[in-house]
Amino acid sequence: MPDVDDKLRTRIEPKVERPKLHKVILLNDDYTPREFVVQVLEAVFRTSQDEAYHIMVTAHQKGACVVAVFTKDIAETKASEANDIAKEAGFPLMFTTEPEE
Ligand code: TYC
Repeated sequence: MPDVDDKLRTRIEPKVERPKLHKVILLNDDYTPREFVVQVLEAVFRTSQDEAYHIMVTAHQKGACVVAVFTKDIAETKASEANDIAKEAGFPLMFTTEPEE
């Protein structure tokens, strides 16, 4: 509820900023197997197999696909977790993050 300053009769709106959301973006490459991409999406982003397949195919066809949006911290943590798994397996699969407009 907005508070009222009795002396100034000014309505004071509580300033509660909504944290800016960040997109996690999957980038296409020519080498990572499709099935591996699907497995990483399921494991890190907790998508269903159907959702993961759809995201993978979209990135494959368009070059990139938004996986999900999170707060900055969670987006960066998930992207680096997914990148680490890919690196460990020897694939060039890449996830990036960027702020939503
Ligand atoms: N383009 C890859 C292939 O043909 C599959 C792939 C899809 C890789 C999406 C990355 O983000 C990606 N094996």
